[in-house]
Order: sequence, then C-alpha cells, then structure tokens
Amino acid sequence: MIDLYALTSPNVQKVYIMLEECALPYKEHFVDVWKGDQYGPEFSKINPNNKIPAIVDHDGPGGNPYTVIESGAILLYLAEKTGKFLPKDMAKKYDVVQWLMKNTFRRPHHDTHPDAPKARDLMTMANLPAIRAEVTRYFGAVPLWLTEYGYQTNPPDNAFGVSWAKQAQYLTESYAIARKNPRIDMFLWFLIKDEPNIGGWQSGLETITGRKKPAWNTFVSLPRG
Ligand SMILES: N[C@@H](CCC(=O)N[C@@H](CS)C(=O)NCC(=O)O)C(=O)O
Repeated sequence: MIDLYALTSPNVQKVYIMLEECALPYKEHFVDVWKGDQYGPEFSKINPNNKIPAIVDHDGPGGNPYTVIESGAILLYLAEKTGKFLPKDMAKKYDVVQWLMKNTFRRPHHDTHPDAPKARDLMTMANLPAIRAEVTRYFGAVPLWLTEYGYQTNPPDNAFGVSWAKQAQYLTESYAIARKNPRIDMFLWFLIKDEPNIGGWQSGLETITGRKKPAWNTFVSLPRG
C-alpha cells in the first residue's frame, strides 16, 4: 500500500494519474497547504522541504517502507517499481527523464485570469498561444490538456479570490480562448463544488451547501462540440 500526501494542485495530479495508470492501491492523506499543514511535525518528518506531493511506499525497495518527495522523482520511482512508462534502453529512458525534468521546472502560473500579464514564462490563459507554440516546437502537434483551471471565489482567499460574477466572466473568456487554440482536448475545471475542508480554496461552481454560483449557468451553457 502507498500513502499519498496530497491536495488538488497539478504537481499532485501527476501522481494521482500515475498511480491510477499503474493500477497501484493507495491511500490519500490531505495536507491543507492553505492552512499550513505542510509545516506540521507529522508531515515535516515525511517531507522536510514541506511540500506536497509525497508518498510513503510501505512495500518499497527490499520490502521496507520508502518515502519519496518531489513529483518528478515520484513518477520515476513508480515507473521503475511497476516497469511502466520508463524504457530500459538507456537513450530512450533519458528521452523520458530529460523532458520530465524540463517540465517539472517550468515556471507555474501565478495569476490565471484572462487579462494576466503575458510574461514569456508564465502559464496563463493569456499566454496560451505562446505555451502552445513552445510545446509544438518540442513535441510536435500533440494534444494539450489544461488542468487546475478555475477561479477562486471568496471566502476567504484574499490573494486569488474573485467575485462570483468575475468567476463566471473569466470562465466564459477563458473557454473562448481555449476554443480558439487548436489541440486543446481536455480542460479540467478545478472543483465542481466548494470543498468543505479546505478553507482557502474555493473555485467550485456550487457552494458547499449546493447553491449554484453564476458560473454554474455559464458552464452549462458553454458551446459544445
Ligand atoms: N518541486 C515540487 C513542488 C511541489 C509544490 O510546489 N507543492 C505545492 C503544492 S503544488 C506545495 O506543497 N506548496 C506549499 C508550500 O510551498 O508551502 C514538486 O514537483 O513536487
């Protein structure tokens, strides 16, 4: 059994996808980084760098428990453990490793709304054509997935929070940007319903009591097909 220390962000999603693809049984432990749980004594022992994701494999090398931190290292560990996704041939193996390293260190988004600055290395909806061009240059015309998509609504996220009306507006605008960009074949909204246990992270289309925000109606009326 593998213990997975996680919440909802893309670094964590990579590990969820890998565990599912490898059909490995795992148990989730949520570390609420918005509340500072990553600095608690229990999690600090697992990752002294105080970040998720982290895993503890209770059937690690030699049958002993083994802890792995860093999303890229976790993917490599699970690949090696299961014999999946990592070719044995050295050149092919390092084709995988080098691009994994490169992508792990891509600077992430900070401000995702459609009017966000177009700084070259920021991942924002406003920067999507540049990101698409970069990916095309590296890998050719591959399909693209946009993840961790959603706009935080209050309360109590003062840093990233927007009003319900703005959330609906940004959903419309961002979806229009995504549709104008070829090869976007997956667009993952962050939360459908606000999360009762996560104080500062509320990008749901519904509140925790099931009240529909304006973005819900926007979502259901988005053009399909
Ligand atoms: N290089 C690390 C980055 C992990 C990371 O930034 N985790 C975030 C959530 S996505 C976190 O734990 N943030 C809490 C903090 O930095 O205090 C990896 O790829 O695993």
